[in-house]
Amino acid sequence: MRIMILGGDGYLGWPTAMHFAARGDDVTVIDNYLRRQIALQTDSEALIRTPNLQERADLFGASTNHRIEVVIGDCCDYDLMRRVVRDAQPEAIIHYAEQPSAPYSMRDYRSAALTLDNNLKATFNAAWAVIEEAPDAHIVKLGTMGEYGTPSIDIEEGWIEIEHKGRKDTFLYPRKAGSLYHTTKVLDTDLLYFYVRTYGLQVTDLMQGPVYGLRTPESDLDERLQPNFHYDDIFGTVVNRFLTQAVAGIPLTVYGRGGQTRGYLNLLDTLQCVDLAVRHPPGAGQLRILNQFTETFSVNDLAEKVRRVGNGMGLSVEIQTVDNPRAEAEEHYYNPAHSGLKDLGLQPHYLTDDVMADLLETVMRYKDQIQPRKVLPRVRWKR
Ligand code: USQ
Repeated sequence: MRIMILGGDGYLGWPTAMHFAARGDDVTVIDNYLRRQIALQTDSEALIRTPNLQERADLFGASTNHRIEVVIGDCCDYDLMRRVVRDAQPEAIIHYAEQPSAPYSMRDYRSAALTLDNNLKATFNAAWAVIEEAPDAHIVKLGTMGEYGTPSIDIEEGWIEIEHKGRKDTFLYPRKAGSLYHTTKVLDTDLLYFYVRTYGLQVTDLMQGPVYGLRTPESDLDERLQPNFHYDDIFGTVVNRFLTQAVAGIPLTVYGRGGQTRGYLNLLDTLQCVDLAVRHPPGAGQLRILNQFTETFSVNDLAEKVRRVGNGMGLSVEIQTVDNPRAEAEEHYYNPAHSGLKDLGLQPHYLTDDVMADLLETVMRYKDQIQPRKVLPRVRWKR
């Protein structure tokens, strides 16, 4: 297939590019290095230094003979987006080109404005490039489970039927995001749904939970092909942060009471889910929403698991309670549906003790590069 990846330099974008290229698909990636720039400006660089996108594509090509076409540019530049879509004629566009950090979006006016402008403009431009240049293309958009928030009723897979005064209709499931970043994803969904209804676009919106992990079959080919593994307070997701803290001997930073529950997935399963979505398009005029995670944990469960497995490996892992920098429920009901991707064929990789031990062992190889000053939260939601 002809696949285009927006945000191809990111934690998920780069492994996705290698995954599809290794399967023999024709892959074009676009990226403007926004995440790298923010990381540099906020002292949040990834644990493992990675070559730039063109160098990674060259290295991958030399190891596998599979070519990844690289375009360095900004998805907010409509002329560029339109030209690239016209030239590549993608059958699927996988859209990761967003500022992905909740803490960064809550940092100050400029960070909030950048997040809002970048995320909505990139989505708007992707929709218009498809409308004008590749109307049959399937947009596979990375949304987030955080769009739903933590309501005290079961979370459905995208939609809810509401009966009101004796009549019924189906609507997007109500959303209650907990950061500006998560709110931009809510707005993305509305924007895409509007163009699905009016211009008949076909869109899959993947409501993904926090991802963990740092190895894929392709990144194992060469150390320089690894994903950008973040453990800092800006880009690091909680599992990756706890793994790194355990290795560095820093007490695990549980925010508040630690009852916050989320749906997690291994990086390997992000690749599987995106692949399944791409290979099973929903059809013109359809917005398909899939909840993308494999299992749920509270932050306390997670910290306990890292401590148990880490200590079993001879590490000395402690847990500390950190005053919660976020405005979020610390104890709540959480029961989200997630059958859609399993129905498409997802074979989950769960966070077993063996998987946890393998992740810890991998992070141990980079122990000397861990910079403890990047760990404690620097951004507070409340002002
Ligand atoms: N948390 C801690 N300690 C930490 C870091 C986080 O207790 O050191 C807690 C947070 O307060 C939160 C939970 O762990 O309750 C998850 O935090 P996270 O930083 O792993 O995830 P989040 O900020 O929500 O964002 C991440 C990705 C984002 C993606 C989202 C999926 O950065 O791109 O959309 O996960 S979800 O969380 O389901 O919305």
